[in-house]
Amino acid sequence: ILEKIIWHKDMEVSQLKERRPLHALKKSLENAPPSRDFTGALKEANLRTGLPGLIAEVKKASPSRGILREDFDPVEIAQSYERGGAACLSVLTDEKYFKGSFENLEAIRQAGVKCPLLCKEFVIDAWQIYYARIKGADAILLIAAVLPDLDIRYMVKICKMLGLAALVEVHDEREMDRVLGIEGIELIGINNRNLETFEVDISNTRKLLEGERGQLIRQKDIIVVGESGLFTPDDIAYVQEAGVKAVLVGESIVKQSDPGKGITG
Ligand code: IGP
Repeated sequence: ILEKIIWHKDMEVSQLKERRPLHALKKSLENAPPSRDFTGALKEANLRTGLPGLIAEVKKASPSRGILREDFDPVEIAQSYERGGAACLSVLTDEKYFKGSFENLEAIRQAGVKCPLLCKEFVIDAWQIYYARIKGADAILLIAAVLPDLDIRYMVKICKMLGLAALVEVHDEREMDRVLGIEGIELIGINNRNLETFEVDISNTRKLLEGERGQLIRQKDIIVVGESGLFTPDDIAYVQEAGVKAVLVGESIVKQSDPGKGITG
């Protein structure tokens, strides 16, 4: 599936680029809203509550679960999460596989939601980072499984230049070691879902934070985000114990009739 997604994304991005070349995007940057401190909001929530800072995900569907919510209203869900105490939001923008859109991201930003926003996209080209920034993103996901080290390095620099946080996502030890070798990484996400097989195992977070890797992460002052498959307070406590300072939660809260209440409930 990952290969299929990337294949499709490649075509999608080249079409979008024809309509809005990079030089045009760079011009629009002048009118983009100021970016907000995504990493800072997670740290602040963690210090204030003693719990991992919550990134609540606005997601209509996924390839593994199908449609999560028929009556999906992105702005309403985002506002509900904010009222429920989320530190940050993650907004799916991939249309084909997750039924998201950049319009959703833009609409949430324009509705005055104050939580910093992560653009949840399969980024394969720096052009997408500029585009996300213009649409109101405060942070960008970079998936190590689809990006060579050199691209991650380069894209992290572009994020910094644009005032965006980069959340670099890993799934296994090999990816974690690659990412730990890159300078300037502030946020690492450990995905408990294997994007090839869809298998979810939250002990993955613990496994990747054990021993020397965990030590290095603490030394470098990197914030780790536990991602996917988190449903209960016990799950959150488990990944917190493993060392995460933030969590990314989608399915379990987006499905609630009142998503914001799902956070505290
Ligand atoms: C949320 P969940 O199991 O709580 O719905 O997972 C989030 O971690 C998941 O949507 C995700 C994702 C991704 C989606 C993590 N990494 C990369 C698309 C692309």
